[in-house]
Amino acid sequence: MIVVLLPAYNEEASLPPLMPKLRQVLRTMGEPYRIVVCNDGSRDLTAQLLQGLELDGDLDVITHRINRGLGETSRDLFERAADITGAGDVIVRMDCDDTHEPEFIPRLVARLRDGYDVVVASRFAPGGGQKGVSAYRAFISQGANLFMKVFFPIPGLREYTCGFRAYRAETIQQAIRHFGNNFIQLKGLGFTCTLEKIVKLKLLGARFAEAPFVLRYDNKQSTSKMVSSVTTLGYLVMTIMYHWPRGGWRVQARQRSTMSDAA
Ligand SMILES: Nc1nc2c(ncn2[C@@H]2O[C@H](COP(=O)(O)OP(=O)(O)O)[C@@H](O)[C@H]2O)c(=O)[nH]1
Ligand SMILES: [Mg+2]
Repeated sequence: MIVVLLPAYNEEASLPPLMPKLRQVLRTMGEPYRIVVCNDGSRDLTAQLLQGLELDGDLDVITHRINRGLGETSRDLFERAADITGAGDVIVRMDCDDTHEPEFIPRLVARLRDGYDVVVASRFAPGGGQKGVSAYRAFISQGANLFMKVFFPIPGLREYTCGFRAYRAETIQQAIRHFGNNFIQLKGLGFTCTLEKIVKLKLLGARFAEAPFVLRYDNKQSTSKMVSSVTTLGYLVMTIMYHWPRGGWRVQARQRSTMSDAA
């Protein structure tokens, strides 16, 4: 089974073009699928649109009555996905602002089944790219990715900030068992959770690969919800928590693996 997770905050303009494309791609993949949307306190017509879309029977909606942010939303989506999946299943998380084209999903899933735990849709892999991104945003995004490559290096990975990824369901289940409430710990810090997830999975020994994808920012209808100051603060907080010499995430992970080697 393939489970697609969509965090949605004021996406009334993007759900109508995205959903038919997504369903069409999933139907051609020849295995059962489920779409889970978290409507995070949207103040536009997102809730009404989802009510109509639910009638097809392939969609579950999680509702936050008040906006809680992407961190809390990701937690709810991934916990739900872990509950409804089993061995061999795949979890795909993408934006629902219509900039992540569903046509890339089959390649992500195929690459995952080559023997990886996480496959990242990457603008920086050969054949990848981005359309409609302003020079300023491209510059900021490149800087952020460089920062992450230096402080959280993951071999084979060039794309750290884009949330379009496929995960082996068992990898997510293992991470939730292992980290519990702390799998996504940095909740009030904007989009930091997108980076935290892969860093936590790397600490568990997950195998990563990339598949090229073209970000279609030229299709974006909704305004970006990324608050760069909050997210930048989140990256800095995470860098400290990860590298802190006493009890930081990295040290804790090393201690755990030494203990299990000794056992
Ligand atoms: N649930 C939830 N989703 C959010 C929030 N902010 C953004 N999103 C969703 O997260 C995804 C990424 O946000 P987006 O505006 O596309 O950021 P950008 O692509 O970096 O400009 C989209 O699917 C949004 O609807 C939020 O506060 N709560
Ligand atoms: Mg987006």
